[in-house]
Amino acid sequence: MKERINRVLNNMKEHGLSQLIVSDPKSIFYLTGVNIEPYERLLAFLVREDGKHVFFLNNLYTVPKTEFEEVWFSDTDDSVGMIAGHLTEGVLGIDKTWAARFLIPLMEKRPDIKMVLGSDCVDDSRAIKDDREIAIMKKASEINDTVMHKALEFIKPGMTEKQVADFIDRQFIEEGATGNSFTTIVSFAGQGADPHHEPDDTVLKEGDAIVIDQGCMYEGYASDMTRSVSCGEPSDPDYEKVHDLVRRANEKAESIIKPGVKLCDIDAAARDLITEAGYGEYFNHRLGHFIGQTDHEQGDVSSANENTVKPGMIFSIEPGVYLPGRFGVRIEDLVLVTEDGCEILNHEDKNLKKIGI
Ligand SMILES: [Mn+2]
Repeated sequence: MKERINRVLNNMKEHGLSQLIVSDPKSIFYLTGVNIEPYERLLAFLVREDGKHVFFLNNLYTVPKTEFEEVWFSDTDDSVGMIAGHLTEGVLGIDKTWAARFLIPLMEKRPDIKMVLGSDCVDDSRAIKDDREIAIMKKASEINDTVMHKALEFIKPGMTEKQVADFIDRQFIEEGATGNSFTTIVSFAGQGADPHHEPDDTVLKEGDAIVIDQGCMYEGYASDMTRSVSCGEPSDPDYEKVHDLVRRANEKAESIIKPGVKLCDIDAAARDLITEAGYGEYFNHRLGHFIGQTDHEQGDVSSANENTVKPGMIFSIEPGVYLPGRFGVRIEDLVLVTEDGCEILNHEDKNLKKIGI
């Protein structure tokens, strides 16, 4: 935790901040080890350049004694006023998700302080995983691989999308995960053309394309992967060609990942291949997103992100082609950036599988 706070302090220095209010519960867990979901109540951790960090806690929470100064308040106390009393004049960094019902009263109480967005100081640190986080996330992806493999063996014609999604969700618990990192996506045939389709009662037929996008939570961290398969021989004459294209785009992007490469160039590696094959307009989302304590974290692999890749980053590589009314293909892995390349965290075969028959 000390190492993490030091990284945040360094980032604050670069942003010219001497004080920062951290309010995102995941960021607070990241920096303090204290895991609280405050719902509508105030929860804040004030990071100060002099090292005198302050934890603001509602006394209904059960929290083991921390190493920080703790300020406890009740539901009827003026908690924002208590924070106001711990700030120094000048500039204060604010978390991007801090509710206006806290921020605006604080601005009124301390007109001498300029409030600026400061959450990058923590988010940039969260984007680079430490050894403990890497070990947990590898395990989360290992469970995801196992469950994907089981699902592909389980699927048979006549099943509904919901049945398959329920099976996947149960297997996560069976394999030691605590739950899903997002709602499992199972799409048959034309439904796969909607990248975020929610499973319904559509029944699988022989020849249908299938998209499965799934992820679990393990020790507070998320996994996320997608595989596209066919139920027996694909009925659409273009399916195999498109599947092959998307797999090559996925592998092409993964092959160039190493420290120093720009995230936009990784996006382009996959996108150019798909565009050259004439399917560019059917790949309508960014190539990937960062992931950690939540499935989507700050940072993405897109044409707009010129930041370079650094060791310890974990993000998804998920090209897709979506043909309305026909089918969708998406192939997604999580990758961990290493000192000289990347490690792919998912191992389930990406070649076209013809299953269920
Ligand atoms: Mn994803």
